[in-house]
Amino acid sequence: MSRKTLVTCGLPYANGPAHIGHLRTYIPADIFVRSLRKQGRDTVFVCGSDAHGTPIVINAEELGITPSELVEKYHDHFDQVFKSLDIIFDEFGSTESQTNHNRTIDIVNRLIDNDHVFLKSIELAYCPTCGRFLPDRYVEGTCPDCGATARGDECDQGCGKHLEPGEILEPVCKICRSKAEYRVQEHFFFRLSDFKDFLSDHLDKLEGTLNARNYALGWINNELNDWCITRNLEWGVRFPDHEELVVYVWVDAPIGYISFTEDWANRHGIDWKEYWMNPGGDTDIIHFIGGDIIYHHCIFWPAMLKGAGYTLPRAVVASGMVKIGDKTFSKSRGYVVWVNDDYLDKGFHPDLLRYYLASYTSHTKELNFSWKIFQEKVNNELVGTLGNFIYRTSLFAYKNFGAVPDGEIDPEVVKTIEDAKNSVIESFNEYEFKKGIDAAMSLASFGNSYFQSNEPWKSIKTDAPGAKKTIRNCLHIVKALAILFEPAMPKLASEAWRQLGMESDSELSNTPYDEVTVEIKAGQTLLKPSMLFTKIEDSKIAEMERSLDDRVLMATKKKHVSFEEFSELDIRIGTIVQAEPIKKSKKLLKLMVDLGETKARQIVAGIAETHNPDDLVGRQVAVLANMKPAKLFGVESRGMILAADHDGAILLSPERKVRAGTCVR
Ligand code: B3M
Ligand code: ZN
Repeated sequence: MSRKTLVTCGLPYANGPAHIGHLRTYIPADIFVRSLRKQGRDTVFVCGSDAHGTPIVINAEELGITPSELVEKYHDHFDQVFKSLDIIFDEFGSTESQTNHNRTIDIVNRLIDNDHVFLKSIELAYCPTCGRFLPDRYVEGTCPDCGATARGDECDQGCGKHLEPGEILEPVCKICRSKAEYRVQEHFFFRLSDFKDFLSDHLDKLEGTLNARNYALGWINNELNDWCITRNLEWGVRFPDHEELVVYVWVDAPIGYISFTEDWANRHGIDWKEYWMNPGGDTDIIHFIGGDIIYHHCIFWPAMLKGAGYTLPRAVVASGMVKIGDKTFSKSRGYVVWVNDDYLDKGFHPDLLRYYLASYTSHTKELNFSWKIFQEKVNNELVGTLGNFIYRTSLFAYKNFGAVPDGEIDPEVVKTIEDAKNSVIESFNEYEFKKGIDAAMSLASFGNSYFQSNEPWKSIKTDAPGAKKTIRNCLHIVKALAILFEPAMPKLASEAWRQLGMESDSELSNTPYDEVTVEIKAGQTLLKPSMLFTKIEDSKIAEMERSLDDRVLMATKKKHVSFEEFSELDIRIGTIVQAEPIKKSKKLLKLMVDLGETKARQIVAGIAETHNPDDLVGRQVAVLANMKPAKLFGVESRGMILAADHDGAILLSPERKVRAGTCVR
């Protein structure tokens, strides 16, 4: 019996629309699955929505809907987008399903039974204004390791470290922006430190892309902190016997891989345990993920599986990040390309995007998406090389013969096809998608030279059998191209297949790679060919670029304010009369500022890293005097010092000295 393969894709949060950053993982995974099936390998492909976690709760709250309504909306959205792009999962589930709740509880109970879970008192961020604990994305602050601005559960803009509850410094409530305080509470922890030796062994053997393994090995050489696996939230999978707690989203999310397999297997009368509760069995589990979630898949996840006695993954394949027009991908700054609005709805063919994303660069490298490059790739490679060969061959054959002519297949053609096939298979099996597609493309280039050098348009008049032979060979190459390109461009390859009159024999997606060596049948009726690929016009690309520019502009533009609205700001010149550091804070200074009132105002300013307190006394600065009072590090602040924001604060001062309290208009 040959081995079975289970391929999974990182679960999209059901929290917003699909953008092409998402596709960087899903398209190559789909190509990989199609390629395995073409090798006759028994393969299952699962994915689903990640329904839990604080961003979903916060977003739903802001929209005035329930988390479950939000999740349902985006679940359907992703399902549609994936289908439109021919990314076909055997199961597209949701981590909110009953199966996933049950599976999560089973695994957590096993971890508890095996003594990998313990209770510990920790200090957690709590917002006194909102009156609640602030799990994960409810809190923002400073990364204790690198000092960058961080979210509660990860240093997303700095060193990328996963942050445990209570680790973030200077926490601020994301909902009301008040300074949070730390309060003690009991939470459950997973003893990750138990797994250090296991993990180092596991990572040694782990297959997939090297970036995943190396990144994770780097982490286990540091100390492995025990992992807090519960949160104070309503939405999620309840922790067994604790009504007030749910498990952390990164516990139940990867368990989705298991529960989706269960649902798929149960529908087909297959035993899911063969896949997941069969360590040492005949199943290979392969995870395709984004390069930003390696830690979760190479450290937390295998430790959890091991601790609960489930099957471990064989490989983790991590994709590089996506840039948009050479700018770091950012939804808030407008550097984003939405799959529906900006691509499919504009009438572009899904296969062109599949081709771009899989063939632009190697899977682990950073991928730059630009409309200009998109146009170049389509026009030069797909239209100029592949499309050109297929169309000139099919048109010539259809016009002159109407069917596949007879003639011997050249040994050189046989050999070139065989080499291309081997290279495609080998590259895809090694997650080298660009290399595999390039190998298929070089077969098309070969086809073009073969056609060109044999000059069938001449020989048809002088040597009819010679022309027939050339064209049969070319059609045989087209057939091989359809098979080799099917994983990357399933729709267009199938259309080529259909035009060759192959469809009556078999569907292209079920056609194994080995079929490339079967000679195309002489006499087979050809269909009237149409061009598979057409040039993308400059004007269309200009339109797409304009709409991206507009979005970036919109994202940075603030709304207009009336003079009345501006007048509500009480901006005055103040004289700093006293300045001192605030204990435990790197960033803040406590200032006393004379604003022409009976008493100097106490104002906390984030200028400690750029200014020495002693140099400030006597200086005049611009102050927003009617800023809502707030407490920062327990110190009351009644006003805000204005500064230019450029690599730290640059204070604004009047041109010459004025009376303290002078109004700024
Ligand atoms: N939902 C999305 C991400 O962080 C997250 C993946 C879960 S995979 C189990 O990329
Ligand atoms: Zn708050």
